[in-house]
Order: sequence, then structure tokens, then C-alpha cells
Amino acid sequence: MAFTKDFLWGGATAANQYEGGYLEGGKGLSTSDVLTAGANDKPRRVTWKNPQTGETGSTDFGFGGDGRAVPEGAQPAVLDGEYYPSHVATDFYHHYKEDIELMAKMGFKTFRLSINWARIFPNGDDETPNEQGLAFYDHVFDECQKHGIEPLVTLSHYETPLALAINYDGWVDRKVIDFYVKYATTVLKRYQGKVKYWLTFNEINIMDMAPFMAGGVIDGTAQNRAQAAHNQFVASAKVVKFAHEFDPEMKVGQMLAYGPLYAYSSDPKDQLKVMTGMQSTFFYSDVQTGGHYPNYRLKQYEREGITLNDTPEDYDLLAKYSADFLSFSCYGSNVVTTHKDVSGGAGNFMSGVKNPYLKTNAWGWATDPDCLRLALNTLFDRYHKPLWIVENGIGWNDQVDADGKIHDSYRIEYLQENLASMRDAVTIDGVNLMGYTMWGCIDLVSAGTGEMKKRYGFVYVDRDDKGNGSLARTPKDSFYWYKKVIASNGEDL
Ligand code: BGP
Repeated sequence: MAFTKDFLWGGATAANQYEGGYLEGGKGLSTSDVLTAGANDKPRRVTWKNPQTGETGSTDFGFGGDGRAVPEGAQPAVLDGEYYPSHVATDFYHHYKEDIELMAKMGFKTFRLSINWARIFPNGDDETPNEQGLAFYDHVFDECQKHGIEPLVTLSHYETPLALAINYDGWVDRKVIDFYVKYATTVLKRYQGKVKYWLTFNEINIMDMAPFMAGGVIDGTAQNRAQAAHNQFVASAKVVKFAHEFDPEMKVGQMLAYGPLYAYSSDPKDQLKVMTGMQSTFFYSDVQTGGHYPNYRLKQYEREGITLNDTPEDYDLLAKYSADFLSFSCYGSNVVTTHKDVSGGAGNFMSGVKNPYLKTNAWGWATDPDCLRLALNTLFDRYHKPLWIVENGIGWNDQVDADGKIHDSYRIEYLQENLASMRDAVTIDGVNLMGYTMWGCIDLVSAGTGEMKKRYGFVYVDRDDKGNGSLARTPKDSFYWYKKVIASNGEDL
């Protein structure tokens, strides 16, 4: 048998893309609530208002870093007449019972969701938590318990209370460490006995690419991104420390965006490009899971004149309270080269050179049948800690057929290949793997583009890119396929 009998099969979601109810139950605004929808070739935008002049506008929310999320003097703001996908999303807030029941029907052992920080502390720095927000997640976890589903909870998934972005430049300010630790300890205590597995930050390494989304950072200079990442590392270590002292049953993991990089050619210069490219990912896991700052990053900071506002205790904490396990997202691989004459591939989050051996979806994301085995081996060899695949899947503009059903054979095919690769990592290579949660198990809004039509789910949700639709849920063909996979504990793909 490939997988242990307690292997955690399930699906993953995030409040900012799934929950909706953006002002209900006393929730405050979060950074994701000021992001409009984009499209394949147009990025999402941050809307803003200048409180002095009254001027309003929107700005590319800045993949690539080093830019400002909004112009000098302006503040991110919700504007009349704009469409914000997170405000309703696919309305888990009002559908959680139905959705968790659907998950139970597939046989889920685990369900990854995130708590929206602004639902608990509406401004981030409030004295006391919002009881209605706490009660909402109580209901959700009770529902999970009823169905024997173990929650895996991300404390911050691409959202920060908007007031922290405006008043502190988000994670750039060390004070935000304390606000976050207060929030984290509040929910760890409240949900003791209901939630055992926690993730501190979703895809922490996206700080390098999209600092507003990853940390509410408005002024995304390299200096600020480095400081914001440092502050998140320290905060994560403090949560690990608290959890271990509070309840040894609890496990706190890191969450990393991971995609293997391939060299386009055998030119050694291309191999070096792979090495440095991977270092920008490994830096985050070397610190949070490995417990120390790697020299390649320290040297880079020296060269770039970046200095951290840090204390010696920070480094003690990082070493002593590294993550208990390493979870990661992996959708496919990317190709890099130093050869200027090679043309680039498409892709919103991920881009690079087109790989002639692989198929891509409409967003240019390559399907790589071997990426999970490669990812699992690389990460296990480097850290020797338990791993958990918490995101994997394929975005597709699913259509409802004349028979009213969604025949997503392409998704089944993608998952068959990916799960086979994951199984090889366990059976052939002996990797220690805790679980697998497919991304966006019930259709939700895309993080990268804000589109609804970039769907990942086993369950179709009737909603379009403009916010029309009944929000009705319909199982796709892949729903029945995954049910069979779980029932056979991964034997029958
Ligand atoms: C990851 C994020 C998710 C998710 C996924 C798919 O980076 O953690 O939030 O959305 O990617 O990306 P997208 O929604 O852009 O297709």
C-alpha cells in the first residue's frame, strides 16, 4: 500500500477567494477587498483614493515588486462602480454547511481553509476580537467535526487587514508581528480541540513578487520586502513557540510556493540561472523550515545595501521554532534560460520559456506529470521534515454541457498524472508525506487574475466574471473520480 491509512486526502481554499460576506458579521476590510478582477492579459488592480485631493484611480497591483501599490499620498480604497471578486466570491460564508457536506460526500479527510484576519480583528490592531467572526469559524469547524474532517487552517492567505496596510505599510512595521501573534494566539486558543494543523502564511515567498498581496506592503521596495519577510519569519516562529507550549497536539507548518525550474539548455550558464532562481524560493524555506538565514541571501542583502531591523533574539527564535512540517503548492514546472533569442511563454503568476515537452492551459501554466515527485524529493532531502502538498490542480474554463453536467476529463487526466507522480515519491523514494489537498476544490476566484472562469474545482459554482449567477453547486465528473481515489486510498487513480 502506497499511503498510510491516515493519509490526509482533501481540498484547499482561501477566505479571500472563497468566503465572501466581506462586510458581514463585523468583518473589517482586508487588502484583497480592494483588488478588482483582471483578465488573462490584464492584471488585477488596486483601487485607491487620495484623501487630500479626493482623486481616485487604480494601479497594477505589482507583480515584480519594487513598485508602489498605490501612488504617493493615496490610500487603497473600495470605490463605487468597481467590481471586487472577493466581496461575494463563491459565498462560503452562506454555503459552508452545503459545501462541507459535499466534501464529506467525496470522502475528504481534511479541508484546508483560511481564517480571514479582518473577520477576527477588523482593523488588525484592535484591543479585543470580534466575537461574531470567531463564532462563524466555530460553526465551520463544528461542521467539519460532524463529518470527521480535519481542518488545516491558514492564518493569513493573501490578505491583511486593510487598516494595517494603510497605517503601518503592512508587514514592513515590526509592530505587525505583535498584532499577528495576538490574532494567532486568539484563534489557536479558541479552536483548541477543533483544529490541530495550522499554516502561518500562504506562499510566503510571494512577498518577493507581490508584496501588497502577500503582506499588505504598499511601498514594495527591495528593502521593505526583505523587512516584511523577516517580520513574517519572526511572527511564524513565535506562533510555533506558542503552539508547542500551549498544546503539543498542535502542528504548525510553513507554506511555500514551489515549482521546479528546468534549464532550457545544457549551457552551464542556464544551470546557474536555475540555481539562483531556486535560491529565491529556498531562501524562504531555509529560514522558516531550516531555521537559519542562508549565506547566499545575506550576501545578496550586502550587495544591495539592504539592512534588516532585527534583534539577536529573532535569530534564536528562528533556530528554535522552525516549522513542524513543510507544506507547499505545486502546479507545474518552469523553464529558464540566459539565451536571449529564446522566446518566452505565457503565464500570469508563472512565466518563463515554453517547454516543448509539456502541454499548457489557457493561462500558460504547464502541466508537468513529474513535478510532484521532483518537488517532494528535493524538499525532503533538504529539510528531512514531513511534507504536505496543500495546492495542486489545473485552472480551466469549464463549461456546463447540454446535459447540465460538467465533463472535466482534462482535470481528471491532470490529477491522474500528478497523483501517480506523488505516489512514486512515496513508494519509490520513501518521502514522508502527510497529505494532499487539491486547490480550489469547490470553484472559487483566481488569486492571480481575479477571474471566476479560471476554475479548479470538483464542484462547479454558478457565478461568472461579472458576479452574475445563482451560486448553485454542481458536482463535476472529477467529483466522482476523486471520491473513488480517496475510497481506495490512492490505489485506484
Ligand atoms: C496559489 C495561491 C492560491 C491560488 C492558486 C492558483 O498561488 O495560493 O490562492 O489561487 O495559486 O492561482 P490562480 O488563482 O492565480 O490560478
